[in-house]
Order: sequence, then structure tokens, then C-alpha cells
Amino acid sequence: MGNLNKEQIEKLAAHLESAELEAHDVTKITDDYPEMTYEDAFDIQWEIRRRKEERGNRIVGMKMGLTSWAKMSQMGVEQPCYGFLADYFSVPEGGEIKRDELIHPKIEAELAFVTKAPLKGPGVHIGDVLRATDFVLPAVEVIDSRYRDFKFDLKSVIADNSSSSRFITGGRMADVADLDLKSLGVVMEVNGEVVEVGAGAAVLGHPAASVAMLANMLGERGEELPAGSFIMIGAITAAVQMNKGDSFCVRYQDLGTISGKFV
Ligand code: OOG
Ligand code: MG
Repeated sequence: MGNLNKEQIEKLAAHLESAELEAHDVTKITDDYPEMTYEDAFDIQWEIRRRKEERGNRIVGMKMGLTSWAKMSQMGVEQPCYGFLADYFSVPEGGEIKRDELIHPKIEAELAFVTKAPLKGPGVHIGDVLRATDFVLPAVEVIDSRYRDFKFDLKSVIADNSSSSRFITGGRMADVADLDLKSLGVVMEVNGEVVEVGAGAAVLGHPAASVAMLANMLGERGEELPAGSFIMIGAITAAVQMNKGDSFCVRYQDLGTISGKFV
């Protein structure tokens, strides 16, 4: 059930998308709209997506967020959320991220699944996800909440496309049968120093559980993950703030490395 009308949804989508495109922060929207529901929050996110597609941007993937305890405790929100990835969010492996286009970026070590069969909830489980997976590859997400000081609640962050802003994928792809996804280790280095370490099971007990949850959440809106979807599972470790001039390198067990630089 939604409590906001169409005009309010459109106004809030324009408000949050302008903050993204102009790289300025805003106060969290539930302060002004305390009656907002989860359905309203997703309606705002989907309206932002519609605006981008109308302008000619392509949607190139989906992401889950707040799927690890490290992230949930860091952000003070104890439920996962999802968002979409637009074409211009993609940064080439080893490439440069323009700090001035963002508000207060942080990086996250993630994994991505690419599917070869559709997944539609409800009832999608880990087995369905593994069967539908074409390959897994490493990914780094750059998140950039539009909310002041990265402070938000679940409804506000959902409306803000779950802080999506940039992502980098690359490294080495692998078949799920050749990986131990739960114990797959990641080491995040910033400016040559190790800042975070983790393993796949930090994400909802098993990385594929995150993709299953996404399919089930999308199913609630009658949406599905078509074959060929690129899906990021959410940060394995806490996110790390990046400043101009910082470089990073994330090493993934069996999957190579992903690096980049903030300029
Ligand atoms: C919300 C997005 C979290 C993840 O991987 O957990 C996220 C945020 O923390 O701003 O992308
Ligand atoms: Mg993320």
C-alpha cells in the first residue's frame, strides 16, 4: 500500500535524481514524508529508473545492498535492499573515477552473477540461482548516498536507488561449480594497505542467497530477472571512504583483482 500520490512520487524522484546528477546532498526524505511506505519508496526508485530510460540510458544490471552484517551494522539498517545499475555507472577495470561527480563515495568488495535463464519469485532458492548462473565474476561497487553524512533509514535509501553510483567489474570469470562461494576470500587494499578482508558467506550465508532474495523481492512487483542479467550481491565487508587521489585494489580468491583510482 502506498500513501503518496503520483505527483509526490514524481517530485521525490526528480529531487533525488537531481541530487545524484548534480552531486549535492539532501536531507533524508522520510523527515518530510514520515507517512511514506516501502511501496512508495520502491515506486520512487522505479520512477528514477523510468526517467533515466526515457532520457536514453540503458539499465545494465541490478544490485543488492545491506546483505552482510558488516554493512548492516555500519549503516544501522538491518534489512537488505535493491537498486538498478545504469550504463554510465560502469567504470572500466583499472580506470579512473571522477571524485567531483560524486558526493562522498565509498567502495565495496562484491561479487557479480551473470545469469543464463530467467529467475522469477516468489520461491526462488539458492539451487535455482546456481542452475540459472552462467558465470560469476568479481565486482567493486562505488556507493554514494545522496543523503547528508550517509545517514538514512531503509525507506529513504530504497528511494535513492540504494546509493548506487558507479561499479567496476573485471578480474576472471568462473563457473559456480568451480568455486567455493562461501569461503571465497576477498582482500581490499587502499593505497597499498589492507583495509578490509572477508569471505563470501558474509553475504546472507551464501552469495547465491542474495540473488534469490532479489528475484523474490522483484517478484512482489511482478518483475523478474531475465536471462543475461548482471547482479551484484552486496558488499562482503564494510564500505571504505575514498578521497581524490586514492587508489584501490581488491584481490579475490581464484577470481583475480579489480583496481581503480579516484581522480
Ligand atoms: C546502501 C547500499 C549498500 C551494499 O553493497 O551493501 C550496498 C548504503 O550503504 O549506502 O550497496
Ligand atoms: Mg553495494
